[in-house]
Amino acid sequence: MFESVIKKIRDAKKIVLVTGAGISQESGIPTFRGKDGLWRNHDAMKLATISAFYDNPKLVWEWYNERRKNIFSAEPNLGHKAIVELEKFVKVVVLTQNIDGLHQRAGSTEVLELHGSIVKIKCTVCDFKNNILTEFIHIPPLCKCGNILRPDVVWFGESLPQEVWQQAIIHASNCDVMIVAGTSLVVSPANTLPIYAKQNNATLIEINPEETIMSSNMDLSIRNTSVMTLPEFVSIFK
Ligand code: BJW
Ligand code: ZN
Repeated sequence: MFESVIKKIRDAKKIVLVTGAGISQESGIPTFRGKDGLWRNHDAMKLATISAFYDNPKLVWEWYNERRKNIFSAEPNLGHKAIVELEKFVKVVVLTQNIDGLHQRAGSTEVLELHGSIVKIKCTVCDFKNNILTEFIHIPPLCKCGNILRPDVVWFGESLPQEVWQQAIIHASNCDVMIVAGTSLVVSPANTLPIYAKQNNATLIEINPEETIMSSNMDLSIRNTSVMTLPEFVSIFK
C-alpha cells in the first residue's frame, strides 16, 4: 500500500495541496478548533458572520487587527517552504483556506485563497476594495461612500469568491495527487475538494496529527505535523 502511494507520487504530473490553519500552527499562528484554537476562547458566531459584524463592528475589527499583528510577525515554516521546493519537480497548486499569506511569502507561485486575505478590505455597500497599508485610526473604518469597511474574508453563510472557487474545483478535479494538510475539513465547501479529486481517481494524502472526518477516504494518512512531514515528502522526488 505505502509503496504504491509512493509510486503514484513519483509519477504525478500535478499535485494540489488543500491547506488549513494547521499548516501555519508551527509558525505561531493559532488554529481555529485545535487545543489552543481561536474558537476555544471566542464565539465564532460573534466574530465570523456578517450579522455579528453589524452588531459589533468594533469588536470584529479589533479581533482582525490582533490577528493581523500576529500574522505579520510570523514567518513561513519548513512546511510552507517544502511546498515551494516541490515546484522544482512537479506542477503544484495550493488551495488554501488560510488568510495569512504565508504560502505566497514562502514563494509558492500558484495559490488560491478560498477564504480571502488578512491584507484586504472591502466596503459593505459599494464595490470599493483595497489592501490595508497602515493601521486605521478610527475603528470601524469608513469607505468614501460613508458606509463601513470590512475585512475581505469569507464569513459563515457567505459564498466563496466565485471565480476562485470555480478554479479550485477545476484544479481539484484534474490533479493526480491531493495533499490535505492542516485542516479539520469541517468547513464546507472547501471540504468537498477531496471528493472532486477522488472522482478523478487522484491519490489522497492527509497530513494531520489528528484524525479528521475524511480520514477514512484517504489513501494515506500521516499522523504528524506539516513541518515534520512535508520536507520528507519532497525527498521522495530526489
Ligand atoms: C496540524 C498542525 C500541524 C494542528 N500540522 N496539522 C449553518 C449555518 C450557516 C452556515 C452553515 C451551516 N451549516 C453548514 C454551513 C456552511 C458553513 C460550514 O461549513 N459550517 C461548518 C462549521 C458546519 N460554511 C460556510 O458558511 C461557507 N459558505 C458557504 O457554505 O456558502 C454557502 C451558504 C450560504 C448561505 C448559507 C449556508 C451556506 C463559508 C465558510 C467560511 C469560513 N470562514 C472562516 C473564518 C474566515 C477567515 C478567517 O478569519 O481566518 O475560515 S471559519 C474558519 O474555518 C476559517 C478557516 O479557513 C476555516 C477552516 O478551518 P481549518 O483551516 O480547517 O482549521 P481548524 O482549526 O478547523 O483545523 C486545523 C487542523 O490542523 C486540525 O485538524 C489540527 O489537528 C491540524 N493541525 N496543528 C498539521 N502543526
Ligand atoms: Zn463604499
